[in-house]
Amino acid sequence: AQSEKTLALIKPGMYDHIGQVMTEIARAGLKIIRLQMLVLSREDAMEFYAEHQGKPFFDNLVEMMISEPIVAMELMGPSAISAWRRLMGPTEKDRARMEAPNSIRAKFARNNTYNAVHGSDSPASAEREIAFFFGRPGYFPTTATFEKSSLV
Ligand code: DAT
Ligand code: MG
Repeated sequence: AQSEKTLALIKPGMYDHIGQVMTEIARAGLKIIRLQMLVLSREDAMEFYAEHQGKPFFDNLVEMMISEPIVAMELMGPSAISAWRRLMGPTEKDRARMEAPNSIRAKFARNNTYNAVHGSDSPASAEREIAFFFGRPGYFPTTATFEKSSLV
């Protein structure tokens, strides 16, 4: 399989499980080549998920994404895009538990909004999403703070 890069996010609500997710990434043969903890602004969350604008879950999705610090990681390895999507499991919590009980979402999704992790879904989105987080000099202005979180 060809070496590839992808963008992984550990989403809000996952603070206690950051280490386990990183361990699963390593065990799957993927390398974390860049990593940053940050808080997204509302504008950035809306831009990151622009393809979902207008959908009924969009507002909840944006509020979830800015509710706590997230961990952004650039992953590299053989078929990294599909390998990381396989580790994540299906988008919806119930499907993840039924179809991929060992997946990260099966283990950690609280519901269909707080669903633990994100992964790029194609080479084009991987390129866009890696550039979004790691391609802008001087990005990452925001110190991690948990004061907006409803989970702590
Ligand atoms: P994925 O995150 O698996 O790529 P997606 O791109 O279709 O899934 O959707 C992006 C996020 O939007 C998803 O992680 C959680 C939220 N979402 C998707 N479908 C949803 C739904 N039916 N109800 C609530 N949130 C949803
Ligand atoms: Mg997606």
